[in-house]
Amino acid sequence: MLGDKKVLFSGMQATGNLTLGNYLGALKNWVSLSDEYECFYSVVDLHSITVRQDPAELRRRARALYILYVAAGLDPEKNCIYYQSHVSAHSELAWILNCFTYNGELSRMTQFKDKSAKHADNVNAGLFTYPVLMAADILLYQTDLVPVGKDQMQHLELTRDIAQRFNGIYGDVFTIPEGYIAKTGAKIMSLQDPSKKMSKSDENPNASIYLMDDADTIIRKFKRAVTDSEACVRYNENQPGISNLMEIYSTCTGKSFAEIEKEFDGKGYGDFKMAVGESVVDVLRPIHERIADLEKNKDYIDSMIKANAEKANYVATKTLRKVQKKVGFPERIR
Ligand code: ATP
Ligand code: LTN
Repeated sequence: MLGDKKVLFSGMQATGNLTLGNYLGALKNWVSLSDEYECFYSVVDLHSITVRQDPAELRRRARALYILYVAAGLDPEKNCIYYQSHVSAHSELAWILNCFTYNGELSRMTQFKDKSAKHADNVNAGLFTYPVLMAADILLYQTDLVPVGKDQMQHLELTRDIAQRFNGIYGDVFTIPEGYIAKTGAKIMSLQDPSKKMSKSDENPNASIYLMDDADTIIRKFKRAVTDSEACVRYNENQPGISNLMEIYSTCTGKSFAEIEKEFDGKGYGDFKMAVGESVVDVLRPIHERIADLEKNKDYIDSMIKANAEKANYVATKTLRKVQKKVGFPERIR
């Protein structure tokens, strides 16, 4: 708890171009939860360097992501939106938690296995201990709720294990966080291969809708989306392509699967794909407009970055000092 509200923490990496999956699976839910909770939303740039980055590009993307959070509807005056690298407590707590995490646990993480296969020339220690830094992010703010996509649940389980282990030794230091997965949009699949999740690192640009794609590109990608052979708009396991499009349409319009099936009863895939494309364009248009406005307002964004970094530092340092004391580091002389 912070004040009279429960605490929510989440973050996204500033790598690659964000996709519709990131928006529907994560950002959109953050916005819907932001009134109810005391929220911390981080641009997790420390996590980004587990994969080689061009420095200028990383800085540009991190700012673009910060602006996207705001444009998507997170008010930076009500939510603490900050860069992870501006709060050194993240790295400091991660070091301590590294000493409470087993190699065996980290070896089981599927993201580590996937990423080390993908970046075989750079399987660095940071990639391995990535989930410990994520645990530090969450635990520093005494977080109650962590909204994430399905793929991050394994990291959240590990966070809970680390927190429980630490609390078991030193008493109640950390709040044990709960994960939160939205009912729709939790796993948006690739438009070209519906057995894979839509990912910003997919090599085929037609597989993903990027949040900055223009209307024509979005419609074109949906027209080309892989569909199935039944030729009717029905949600079922044998039709992963159509089911994925229904998931997207449902999340963008708020319509249930039954309503969608009725709407497209007797109609072909072509009409349906067009409607899905238009629903996505409608969702993204206001975000594009707000981004254009915010980009003109450099001083406002800069002032939010500064004020929120101070707030995050204040809250995080409080937890860090408690932890340092518990593990036996000498007190600071003031
Ligand atoms: P990459 O594919 O390059 O590893 P990513 O697209 O998975 O990256 P992340 O930064 O790892 O992006 O994820 C940010 C958030 O978006 C996470 O909460 C994640 O669960 C969510 N997310 C990512 N892809 C999808 C998707 N296809 N469907 C739903 N949620 C997603
Ligand atoms: N690992 C997450 C990003 C992330 C995060 C977090 C999410 C880093 N720290 C803390 C929630 C809470 C990812 O790759 N999506």
